[in-house]
Amino acid sequence: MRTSVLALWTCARKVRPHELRRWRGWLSVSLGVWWCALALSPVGAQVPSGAVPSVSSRSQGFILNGSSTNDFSGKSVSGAGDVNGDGLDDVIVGADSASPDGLNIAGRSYVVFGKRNNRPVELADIESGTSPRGFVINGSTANDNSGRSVSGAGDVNGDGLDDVIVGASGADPAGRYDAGRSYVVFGKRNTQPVELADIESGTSPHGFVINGSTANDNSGESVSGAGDVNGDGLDDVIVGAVNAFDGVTDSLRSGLQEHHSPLTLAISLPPFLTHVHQLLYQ
Ligand SMILES: [Ca+2]
Ligand SMILES: [Ca+2]
Ligand SMILES: [Ca+2]
Ligand SMILES: [Ca+2]
Repeated sequence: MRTSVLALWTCARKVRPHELRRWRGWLSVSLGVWWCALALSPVGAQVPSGAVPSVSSRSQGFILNGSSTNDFSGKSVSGAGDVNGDGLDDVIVGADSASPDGLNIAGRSYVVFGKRNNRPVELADIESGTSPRGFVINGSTANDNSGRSVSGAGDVNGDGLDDVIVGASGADPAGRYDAGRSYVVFGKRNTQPVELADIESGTSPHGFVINGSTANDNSGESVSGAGDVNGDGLDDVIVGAVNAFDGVTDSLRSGLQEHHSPLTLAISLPPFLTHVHQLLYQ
């Protein structure tokens, strides 16, 4: 209120009707009116001259701050659907160079729950499992690069909560170098961290793993939800293996990479893997 009164008083000083007798007076009045309009506008009244508006003053969104140096959080991002079932859609953020538990570049992903306020979210708080804002998905093994790709997956297991998929294109399943892995992580309401190592073992109730086929395939370089591909009522997912090839030469493989992934998998799972459709590049 005090700011508005000050702005009105300043405007009155700048606009001088007696100057209208000369053309320079008209120019002065025009500039004065423009200055007043800027000063009394919502943005002009709140932001000091020369200052850059903060994110929170420009929009109703919020920022997600990365946890540690060289994590590269935000290298991949996606909508995630309503993972915790609170009626608000959530997001997933990949940090494929993070090193959980000292595992160099095993990678992390973060599911951040939707919210209505614009307060910043610290991903470091989510890692601890104590923040109510979401949960972390920790990579399994050094150099896996989990979180290289992330996506919402729809409701893959049919429990009413949306699920997510995380790609780890540097993983070495059964010693197959860089064959890659992808993980479907089921939606849940709590904020306890998810360990991808537990999901790999097949004993975790929190999801399932999709192991790459052949060394150097880099499956999981891209992942996405696919909707209900086979019409069984369960949402399916798709995984790209950007460096896979079917007996073709290296030069042809390079050509294929420029267009699209030569090997993809479409999968339906209730609650364990029941259908796998392998679509080889033609
Ligand atoms: Ca939600
Ligand atoms: Ca689900
Ligand atoms: Ca590897
Ligand atoms: Ca399906």
